[in-house]
Amino acid sequence: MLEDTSFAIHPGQNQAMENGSYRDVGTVKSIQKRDGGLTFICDEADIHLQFYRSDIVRVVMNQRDIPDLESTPAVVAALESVNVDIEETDSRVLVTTNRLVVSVSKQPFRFSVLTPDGQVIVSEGDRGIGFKENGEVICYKKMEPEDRFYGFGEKSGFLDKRGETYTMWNTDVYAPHNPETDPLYQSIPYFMALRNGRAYGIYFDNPSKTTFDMKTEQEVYSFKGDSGKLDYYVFAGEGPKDVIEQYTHITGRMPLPPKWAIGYHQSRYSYESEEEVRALANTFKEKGIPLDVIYLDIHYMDEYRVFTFDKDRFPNPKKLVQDLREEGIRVVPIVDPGVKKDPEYLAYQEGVRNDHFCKYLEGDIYFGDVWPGTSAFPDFTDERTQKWWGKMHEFYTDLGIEGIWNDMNEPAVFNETKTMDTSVIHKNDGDPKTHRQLHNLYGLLMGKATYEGMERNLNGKRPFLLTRAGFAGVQRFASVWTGDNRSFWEHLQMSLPMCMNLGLSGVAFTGPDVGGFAHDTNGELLTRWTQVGAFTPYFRNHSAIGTLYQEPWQFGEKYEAIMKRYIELRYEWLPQLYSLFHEAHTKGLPIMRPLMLEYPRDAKTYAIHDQFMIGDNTLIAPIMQPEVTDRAVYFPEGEWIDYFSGKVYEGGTTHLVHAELDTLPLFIKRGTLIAQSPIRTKTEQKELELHVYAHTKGSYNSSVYDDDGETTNYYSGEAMKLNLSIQCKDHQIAISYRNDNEMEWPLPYKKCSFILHGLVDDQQVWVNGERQSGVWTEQGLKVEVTI
Ligand code: MIG
Repeated sequence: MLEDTSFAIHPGQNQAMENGSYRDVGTVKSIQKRDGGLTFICDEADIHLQFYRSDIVRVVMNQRDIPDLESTPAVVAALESVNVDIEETDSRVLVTTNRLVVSVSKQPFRFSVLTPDGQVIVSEGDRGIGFKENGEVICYKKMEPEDRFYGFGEKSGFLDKRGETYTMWNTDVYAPHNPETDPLYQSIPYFMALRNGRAYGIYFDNPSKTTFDMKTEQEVYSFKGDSGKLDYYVFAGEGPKDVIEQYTHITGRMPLPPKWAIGYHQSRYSYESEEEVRALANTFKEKGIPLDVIYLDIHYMDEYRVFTFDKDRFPNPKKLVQDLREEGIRVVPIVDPGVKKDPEYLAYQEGVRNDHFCKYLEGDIYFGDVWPGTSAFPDFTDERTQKWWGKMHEFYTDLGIEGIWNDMNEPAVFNETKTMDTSVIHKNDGDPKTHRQLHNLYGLLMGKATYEGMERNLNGKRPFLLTRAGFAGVQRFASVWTGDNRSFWEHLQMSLPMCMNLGLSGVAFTGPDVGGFAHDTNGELLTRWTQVGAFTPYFRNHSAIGTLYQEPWQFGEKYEAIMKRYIELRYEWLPQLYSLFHEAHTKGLPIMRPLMLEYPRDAKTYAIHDQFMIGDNTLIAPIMQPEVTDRAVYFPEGEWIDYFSGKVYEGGTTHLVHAELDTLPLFIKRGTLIAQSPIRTKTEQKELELHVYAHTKGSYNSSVYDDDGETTNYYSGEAMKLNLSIQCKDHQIAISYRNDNEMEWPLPYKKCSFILHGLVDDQQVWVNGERQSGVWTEQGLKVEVTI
């Protein structure tokens, strides 16, 4: 990280850098079959290979012991029984599944993965797996000149991570967030590599401090862990979408959020009293700006004690929550992990009495200084403590609260190291480990405790959880915002690659603080940021204490009108977005996508960090500089229609696009469709419009998903899945649709309409085999159907 004096570049500095004195695992002495895999007994260590699925192989090395096959709580996949074919020669072992070939050379142990037809996916050269006496473990892999790297969770900087090194160690960073600030709040020790359009992924299942280095050497990259096992998974691809499916098969996928959680959210550190919150809700109502959530930041509590309200500022929280709920607004309070040391405070008493707090080996509770002053920290590595913490949330659910915001859960502590003493012990369900070994799990497990507790307390309603810290698998419990950004144009720019790489790392439900958290925003920046926010999966405006208030109306009517229009647009797009959330739930795919995910064979997309896609057919190229009204936009192959003007852009090249402050450059691929609702206000919508962008050739398939949007009944298939296909020809467009829901669910949309944009003069429209005449509207030909 940037140091603030020139001492940082003192001439002697590099001498301190260690050279790679790792011990190699050595030569394979014998091979044993066990636990659905093979153990290679080598000179210096043992390595176990496990086939999780025919396209996923796990490699585990523990230099001290026979590799134990315990996983972190990130891993949820069950081991499948995979048919493998083993072939052994003097120098090599080949293990073949129907999707990949693992080739192990024995002298010394080196590991490669190939496609069944012999294309190399990952391979090792002079160096493979090694370790140091101090417990560090490392793995080297070959890197080709054309390799690109993506993922790594929440990282600042551009989209392609080649040439960078990243450390995973959950850290509260208030400032700066610049392209070299690392690490931040989340640790996802996972990446995807793209080589000439073919992709593979590696997930390093180690919750201690890990480092990925794609910088130091030209032909080799490495990943290493500070302690613990070398335990990693190779995902064989072949496309980038396959890799995400494979990675999220191992670490899990997001549940469907309640619909209200994907509307517009308003926050501030802090709305400090009941009157202020009521006035805020009223202003939204008066101005007709749709709003689903108001957040309560730390000032709602009684001296920052979690599970309390300050009696003067919030005398009747139950009534407040109820009244706002009647206006269609939910209240989401912040919950930090630190429990104030106070012998007269219930949460502290219970935590001490029932042994829920993190302790030193010698038995003393660990205390750290956070907002409430001296505080104890629940040990979420113990299931018993998770249950207790979850049950404590009845305090909130009893008031009618359905969503929680977890902050400071790196855990952040106000001290030099910014976190808990690394020698503190975690009980870890009977397998105690130090905080050094498990640091990166704290946020994930707090999320698990909170989400599962809320789910139990809500009796069949879906909870919403927002978290700052997390680990691989965080998508199963929470939405992630990117922490304390600032009201800089640069931070609007940086939020795109950050969220896209989070999405490639299995975390689909993400977004930055719209408008910027610290520093003061302004009308233009907030307007441009709100336009982008309308299309990021998580959409919250949040700002820091002491900065200018930044609700949509704070900078005058001109800006307010534009922001209102874009917040409404968010609601019009909800059917499309919700269908994409469903895809994240079933396949792990991100909602907000880099262009390379859809066009992995188009090298021009590989580094695009200032444009993104929503699903597979919507392209967004926001303006992210002051007073700029024109920008270059790269369009991948095909033809692209300007959503607002209808202008057609030929793909495969770059065009200059004009966009005044009231316009977000937004394009739909010709020959595809999007699902919308004409209702611009709230998340409870009853009409469906399917907008078809007519073409003269090609075909397109998609599906629109819907369900009740608030209960867990979708687990048992109570949903609508409308499968759609369009065939475009010169003289004819044939649309077909079918509701393929597994179970009867009272459809909210009895009627729905197709709106055909850009029909060519004599094109006929057919729906499910019947010729349609439709009605002409301003937008195009409208055809009503019954689902
Ligand atoms: O040390 O709760 O990132 O969103 O408003 C600051 C106060 C603590 C940090 C979060 C921010 C939140 C703030 N919190």
